[in-house]
Amino acid sequence: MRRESPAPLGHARERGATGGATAVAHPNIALIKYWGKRDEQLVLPRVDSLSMTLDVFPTTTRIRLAPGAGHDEVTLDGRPAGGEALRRVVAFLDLVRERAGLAHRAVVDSENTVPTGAGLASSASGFAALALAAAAAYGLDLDATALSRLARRGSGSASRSVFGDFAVWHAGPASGTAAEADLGSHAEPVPVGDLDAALVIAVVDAGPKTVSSREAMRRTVDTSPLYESWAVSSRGDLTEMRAALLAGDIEAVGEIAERNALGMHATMLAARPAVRYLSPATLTVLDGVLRLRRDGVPAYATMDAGPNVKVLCRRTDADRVARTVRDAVPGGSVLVAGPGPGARLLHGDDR
Ligand code: 2P0
Repeated sequence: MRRESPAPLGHARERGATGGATAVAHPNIALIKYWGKRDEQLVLPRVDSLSMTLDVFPTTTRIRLAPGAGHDEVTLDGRPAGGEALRRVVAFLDLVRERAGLAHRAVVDSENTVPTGAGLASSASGFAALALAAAAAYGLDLDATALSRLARRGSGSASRSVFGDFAVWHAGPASGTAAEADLGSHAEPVPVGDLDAALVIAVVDAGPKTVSSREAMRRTVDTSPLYESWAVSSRGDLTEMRAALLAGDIEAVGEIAERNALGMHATMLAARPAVRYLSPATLTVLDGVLRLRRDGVPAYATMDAGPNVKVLCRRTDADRVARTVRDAVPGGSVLVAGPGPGARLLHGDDR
């Protein structure tokens, strides 16, 4: 039986003495997007972003230190990891080892329930869970802010999945030393009024994407003439979004989220060569969202580095929105998500 851990963080040093830990984290969907880095090594973004952590698609990651082993052993969804996925996990563990002053290699086993690579942010839940599990196993005593900073180094969006509900990820100071920038770039919870939000997720294509978001954002920053103007307008969007969330104004939250996402995709379409994640099925869902609005249902779309659509609406409208979306893409799968929990360690029977 699963039970909630009342204290998700802290006491990591004592647990680390056991040399193993298991953590669970959920994906998040950005309402104000992270798109573009100013430092690839430190994973420092060019803009602040803001997201809702979901209550679906958790990633569970187990890590066990393997003293004497010559290399890390990483299993993702039951299969040995290789290539870029393995390289990223090992680089992340190297960072944790350096901080912990402990050279032991590790055995990592991670289970995603989100379709990997489908633009549904499996790297966010993945690196948030890995950061928490690895910090505990190697004995790093981190509070939630420090954990968010660490998760960021694995994948930018993972910094936000450390927290539940709504979180803002600060880009951090644009000037100053690297250490100051690193310190300032972490997520934190965002106060929200009476919003009662749901995200209706339309998976129109669960296959892997053709261009990684990492490569796509690099290309956009380097070549898109629209990038800077989107980045500037995104700052205004964030300010307005915070006010709309606090007021519990679902229409305003949705309008701002939708324009921010469409603007991000516009920057990609103008990149050279263009990056186009939106498919005909995406546009069919967007037409359905427009019809809902015309019928008086507040529903607003956001899309990430893939063709899938997440429709923000009131929870009380979620069934109707889900029906419309299902009718729009008969081959797709649709589910309703709500705000979910932050990353937490599992203990004993939970594992
Ligand atoms: C977001 N995305 O804010 C944006 C919107 C995709 C579109 O965060 O290079 O996997 O590992 O820091 O976090 C996807 O980017 O990229 C992402 P890296 P990440 O959710």
